[in-house]
Amino acid sequence: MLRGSAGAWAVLGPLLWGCGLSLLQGGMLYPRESRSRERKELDGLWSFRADFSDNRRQGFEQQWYRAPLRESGPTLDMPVPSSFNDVGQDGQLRSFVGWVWYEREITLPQRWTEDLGTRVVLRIGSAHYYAIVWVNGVHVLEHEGGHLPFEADISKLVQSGPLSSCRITIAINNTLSPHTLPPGTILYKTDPSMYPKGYFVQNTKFDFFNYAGLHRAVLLYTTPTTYIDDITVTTDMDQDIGLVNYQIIVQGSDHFQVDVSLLDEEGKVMAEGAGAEGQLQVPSAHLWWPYLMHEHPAYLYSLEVKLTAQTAVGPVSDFYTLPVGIRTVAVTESQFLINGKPFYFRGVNKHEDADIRGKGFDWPLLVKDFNLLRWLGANAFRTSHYPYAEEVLQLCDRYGIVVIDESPGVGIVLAESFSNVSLQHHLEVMEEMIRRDKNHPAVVMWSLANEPASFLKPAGYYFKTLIAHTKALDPSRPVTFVTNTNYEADLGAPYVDVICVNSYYSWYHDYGHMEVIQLQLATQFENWYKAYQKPMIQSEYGADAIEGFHEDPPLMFSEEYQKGLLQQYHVVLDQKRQEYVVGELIWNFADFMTNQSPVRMIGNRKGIFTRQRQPKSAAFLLRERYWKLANETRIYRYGRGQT
Ligand code: BDP
Repeated sequence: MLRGSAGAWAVLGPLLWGCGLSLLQGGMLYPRESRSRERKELDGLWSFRADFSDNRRQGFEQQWYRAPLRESGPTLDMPVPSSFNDVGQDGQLRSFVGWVWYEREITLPQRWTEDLGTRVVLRIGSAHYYAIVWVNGVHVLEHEGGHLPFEADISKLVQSGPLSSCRITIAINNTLSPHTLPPGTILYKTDPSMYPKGYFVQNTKFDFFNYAGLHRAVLLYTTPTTYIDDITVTTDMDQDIGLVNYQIIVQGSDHFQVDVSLLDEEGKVMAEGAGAEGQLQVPSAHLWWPYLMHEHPAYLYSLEVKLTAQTAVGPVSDFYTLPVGIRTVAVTESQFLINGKPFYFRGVNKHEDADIRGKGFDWPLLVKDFNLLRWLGANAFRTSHYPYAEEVLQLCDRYGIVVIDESPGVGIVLAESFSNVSLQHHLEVMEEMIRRDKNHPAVVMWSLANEPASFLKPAGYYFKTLIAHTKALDPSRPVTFVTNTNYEADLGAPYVDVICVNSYYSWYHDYGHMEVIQLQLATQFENWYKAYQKPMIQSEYGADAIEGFHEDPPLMFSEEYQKGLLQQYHVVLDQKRQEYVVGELIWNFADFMTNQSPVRMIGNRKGIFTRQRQPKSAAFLLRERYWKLANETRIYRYGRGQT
């Protein structure tokens, strides 16, 4: 949620539910260069200081933002993007809870500071969890939520005098409360015989390390002062004609003209239109198909938008190009349809997680992960348990990897976290998430939460409201949340389009007894289907395996046990996918870091790849399975040598 000058909508929120995306001020188009737009990335080393003072507020009391950070005390070099936790040698910084301060001084191109027809925007891809931003000591914005971008127009600040440099200060607090997403609690330990004065710990109810910092790109970009603020595209098919509906929001002037053209992959214009809203028709359209479902998956058109306006400083043009995939998504009682054909999710759950950088965005890691996904023959993943970087979704669009896009609603288990305060924030997060991700053809479903205590009384109202709001914001995609509640007790399930269930048979109970899996899993599916007649996804299943541990007959934590457990699940999945099961997502793609605990051996080891992305035996098993499934569901034959 954006706070500060642009945050007035938060007050209006409840009154406006169901009125589309109008509650948020401004769009959140991915910053792309164009003939009218430049971008300057601020990746690299920032000055950094954690506020270790007892109340963690020394930075505010001494106003560290007013002068260069080095003037108020010692600073560290901190890479951006990265989590701050694992780059140093200081154990206290690794587990730090409270405010940390980042600062970067930059020189701006002369035109940006002198040309009053240029709008300069500061955009922060992700700051976990609460962020306050100053430019040259002036407060510009605040934002709550660690996984979605926020931005501020800083033109006035950088164009107000002879300054060509600009100092950006960002204070970030990683403290989680029962009303944040994800929720958490601070526990004060007050027994003086056991803990020093003021001792506290952060508790969370989710199973991954609460990495913090500037996790994604911080950048500056420009637009003209009259500019394309937002674009919304939805697509449909009429026989073989592709329909591209578009809506464009312009800011800065009421007198403008918008022209759009849709180009195919060869750059040929396939359709043109004028006006801020309309429909383009593409005869014999190439559809956007998932990976391995079609000989040319992931076909992307380009929507070129041109804005021209008359302004006080003369005529202005703005250009923005959006990739567009033409595809439809629908759900029946027992199927998930993409372009009218049954789609089976064969994939993984992931985390944004790696050695040293934590949750920091990293291109080599991302490309490696996509190479592994395609090697596996996977066609889908869930962004467990929060929205991933925009670049991740862009690659999904390009490769045809289908996405269940999940909000940071993980660990909602306290009654307090179902209160109206929490619900209001969750509604706002869905708005930010849909505003950012609505145009990705790869995103086929919204997931609102993971394993909430959906048996608690307020959960019914909570999910009914949240799902209605999400559907009002985006009527084009199904909505779900991922449950591990018993089918009879789940108060949110009546409102979802697809039932997504996590289960860990012969792992968290009946340890070591793989022989019970088939019975328990079949019962799980049958009970849910009888109750709801909705398509189902096995949204998590898995077992920890330490790479290189071998035991035959299989014992828990060995590679053989992980493999054996998956095989038992597959027997039942193969039966039920003939009926109403529409997908299986392994937990997890790769090992990942968690809090320290006696049941976690340097993190969660349920990855089929290690944290360094090397395969365990289960990866080869899944690879064989996914390619076999791919061959069964392919709707067009591949040419020789392509499989
Ligand atoms: C599931 C959670 C996931 C955990 C997994 C596990 O959704 O976040 O990491 O269990 O325990 O319940 O491995």
